[in-house]
Amino acid sequence: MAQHPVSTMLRRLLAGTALLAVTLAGVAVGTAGATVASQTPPTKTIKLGDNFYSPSKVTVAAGTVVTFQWTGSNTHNVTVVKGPQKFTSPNQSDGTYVRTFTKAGTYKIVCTLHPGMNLTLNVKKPPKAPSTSTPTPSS
Ligand SMILES: [Cu+2]
Repeated sequence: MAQHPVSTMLRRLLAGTALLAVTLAGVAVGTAGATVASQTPPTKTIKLGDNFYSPSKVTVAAGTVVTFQWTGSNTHNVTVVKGPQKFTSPNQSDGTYVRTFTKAGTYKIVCTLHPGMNLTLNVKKPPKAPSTSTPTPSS
């Protein structure tokens, strides 16, 4: 043996590392895909025109991520005047305001800038509660 087979060993090591990396990448992609599919919450978009909500009556399941989308040119807001969770959005003339409705019940929502601009949002309890996760504390 005249020479140490260093270059041969290095080549094998690199080949092994590359194979491992490819395998791990495949596993990661598969896992990520499954996670997204099982945890995506339902979503709903409600538009704010001039001067109305569209639709003005909505029923969603608890946990739904609701996106309020400003489509008109006037300034509006989203204010809960009656309901299990009260909140108000900033006054906006464009963009979106996202809110997740976790508490079931009927929400009376208005734009405080335009009397008569109303929205009734019914949030239903989810059909099944398979997990025993503790409810998230609300402010
Ligand atoms: Cu308004």
